[in-house]
Amino acid sequence: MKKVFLLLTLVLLSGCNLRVLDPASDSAEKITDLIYLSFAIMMLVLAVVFVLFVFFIRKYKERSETSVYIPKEKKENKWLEVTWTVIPFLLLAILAVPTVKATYDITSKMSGPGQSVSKEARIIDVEAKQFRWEFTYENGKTTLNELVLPKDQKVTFHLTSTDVIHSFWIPSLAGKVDVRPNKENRLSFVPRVTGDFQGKCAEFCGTGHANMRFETKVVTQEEFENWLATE
Ligand SMILES: [Cu+2]
Repeated sequence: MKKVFLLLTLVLLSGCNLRVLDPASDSAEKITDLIYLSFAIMMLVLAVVFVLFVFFIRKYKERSETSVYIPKEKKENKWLEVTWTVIPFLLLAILAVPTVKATYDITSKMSGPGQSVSKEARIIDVEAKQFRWEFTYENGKTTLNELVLPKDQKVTFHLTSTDVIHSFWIPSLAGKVDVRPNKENRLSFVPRVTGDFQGKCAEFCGTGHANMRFETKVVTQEEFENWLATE
């Protein structure tokens, strides 16, 4: 029964277009790199623990000549203690430095309303509402649950909500960023790949939360200008 459930879950998830490890923007690349780095460190620790585990099981296995053997009691081993203190410290440092750097890089793009936004960025106002997303472009064009972005050009979102707290998330591109009533949050990134990406609300906001999704199309800059100019 458990296996059937697992298979069904896998089948259902395989239809899901919310991929985090498939970055298509500068911000998403940074987050993906961090995930891979922490995964690599985890695997390294796991490998060392398993090798030691097998080694000690073999070394201290009961044999006929050791069945009554009781090892001598040792009070302390300074070098062992130094080793198992220093190694985790180093691993955490290796993880912490790029994490803090990436966090600063990404969050500096989520500047508050008072701070200036670079001139070249395309500005898109995002209004979240139970249970839909409305996008307004510089020329006043609005779309519902459909976002179109130019490739290789910086986009800056001004995010607000008209009711409860939502969260803006396009797993392949960026997020999650809270979308709050009465307070504007900002998010910028540069899409690097053309294609369709799914976005959704990542903060439980009511009965229709699961359906609060939107399609994101990244197109070439020329296609974007043409699209923007049409009604
Ligand atoms: Cu929501």
